[in-house]
Amino acid sequence: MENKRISSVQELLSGDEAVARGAWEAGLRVACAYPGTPSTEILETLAGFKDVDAQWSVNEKVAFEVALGSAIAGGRSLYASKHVGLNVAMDPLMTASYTGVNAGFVAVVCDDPGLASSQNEQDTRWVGPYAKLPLLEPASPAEAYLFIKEAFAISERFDTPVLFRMTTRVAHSKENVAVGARQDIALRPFEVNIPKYVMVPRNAYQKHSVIEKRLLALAAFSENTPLNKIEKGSAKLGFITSGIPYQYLKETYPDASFLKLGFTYPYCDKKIARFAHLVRELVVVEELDPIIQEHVRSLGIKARAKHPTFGIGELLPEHMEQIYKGAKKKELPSSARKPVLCPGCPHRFVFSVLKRNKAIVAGDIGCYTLAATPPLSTLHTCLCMGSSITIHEGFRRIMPNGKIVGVLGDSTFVHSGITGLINAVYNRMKGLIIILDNSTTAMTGGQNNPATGRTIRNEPTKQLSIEAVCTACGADNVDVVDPKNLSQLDALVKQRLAADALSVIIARRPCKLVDRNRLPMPDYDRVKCKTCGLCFNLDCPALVKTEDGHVDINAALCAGCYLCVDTCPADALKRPA
Ligand SMILES: Cc1ncc(C[n+]2csc(CCOP(=O)(O)OP(=O)(O)O)c2C)c(N)n1
Repeated sequence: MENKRISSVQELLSGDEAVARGAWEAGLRVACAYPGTPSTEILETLAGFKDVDAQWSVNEKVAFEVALGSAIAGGRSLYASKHVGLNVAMDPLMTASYTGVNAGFVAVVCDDPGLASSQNEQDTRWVGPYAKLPLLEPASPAEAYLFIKEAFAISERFDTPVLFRMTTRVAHSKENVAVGARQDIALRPFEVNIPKYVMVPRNAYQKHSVIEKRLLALAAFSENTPLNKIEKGSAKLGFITSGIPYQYLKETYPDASFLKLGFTYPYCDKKIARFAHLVRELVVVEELDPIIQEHVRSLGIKARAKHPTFGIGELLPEHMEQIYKGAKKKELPSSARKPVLCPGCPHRFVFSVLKRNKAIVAGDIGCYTLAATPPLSTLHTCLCMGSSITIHEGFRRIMPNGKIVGVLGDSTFVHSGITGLINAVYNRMKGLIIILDNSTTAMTGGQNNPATGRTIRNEPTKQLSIEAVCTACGADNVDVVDPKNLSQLDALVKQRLAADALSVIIARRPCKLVDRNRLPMPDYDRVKCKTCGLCFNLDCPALVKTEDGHVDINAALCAGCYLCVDTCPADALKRPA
């Protein structure tokens, strides 16, 4: 591995921070990402290194292409996203496999087994064989730090993008890592090479056979690299594993033998066969899909594997024994707290109006997706980023007179909402789109985006005008309103829903985590209260229902937004005197 130097400086790093640190030490020049849990902190950390050109890109496809362009131009580059982000970048990824790189290029992708914060539960390891790319899989922050350096070396040695797969537990757990200094890696010269970089059919056909040869060379590398290591223990029991389950197995079966895959694809078939001979009982344990398991079986090697019920959700230490015994997963009742919009969240105003108007809401991905949970229950579809405007269009094609509203946030609009708006205009669609502009990317922790006018380092940049974009796309009506002005918003929504036009309402009010100004909590008149419960439908965490149906306001949580005041028909909740 590169940089074997033993360092005396230890830093407590998360897996994400370790990737950033290791990449910086490996001479990283350019890093691009769109935020997404659990990968966000990689770029946030890299932005702290002044010799890395770091950016929040507008979406993952853009991030991938900018970073790849920098690698082809000669500087080591990195792309980072969550698993679903890679879907957005799949188009450039599949052909980047053909062009190869010049300087090292690593795509770090963080999966989210257990869906802590995602719309699905994908296993990115499939992308290795699909895109014919090498795939590395660290099992801890310290490994992430070491492996990322190795990933850049592999990328340059084999002229290939490298996939670097992490999971939430690796990305977010912390470990002491012995860190070192930044390597001085010179830029590689860019040489014009049209057959290599211009993927027209003729050139791509030639490159396809280059890639098949590259896969064979990578498979030979996989046999010898210490990233795939055999740890000899008892001859009775051996595990083939990768990623975080390795840690859990070591705790549960410390005497067993292990084949721990860190260079998961292409597979090290000979090493797998050798390991199988070493042990009497062979068990494959991996998180999510049975990828290693199916490959081991395809080699004609008998191995036990987890019951399919363990293919759903995150593996936990207590699952190891159950998996070993071939048992079914015992589903435990969820103790997770219901996620809810923050007190004072500006999105709540908009959804209270949409609920009142009995709209069908084609939603999107952001904090506002929480409006789907009862009692608000005012978001009726959520598929992937940018899909609100397009699903809205699909609904309207079947229900032309329905009260359909597409709702998305500022960051999501820039990510992939704009194309849907252009499509609606071009295809003569009418309807209503509401853009919830809270001046941040709140869901992932408050990152800047083009509409905030600030870069990843919080430097001022040209601010994208969402209203100018909507007008330029051809929307018939573009209004900017403060959602706190409920009656104005309600009247406008009614008017636009009735209009034969394509309308956009931009509901602009900063996220409560950006504008932390708090006003005093409302006054509550217990006598006037009719216990109708309308205020509780707002799903505000600051409003607690007493046993007799009255309101108990939690002063520590209340942000003083007074939406409950405007909702109360009995005048029991009032702005403080
Ligand atoms: C393809 C993809 N990339 C990234 C994410 C992670 N993610 C979920 S919502 C979101 C952005 C939300 O920002 P915005 O639309 O402005 O809404 P807010 O949360 O501020 O209300 C991001 C980055 C994702 N789910 N899918």
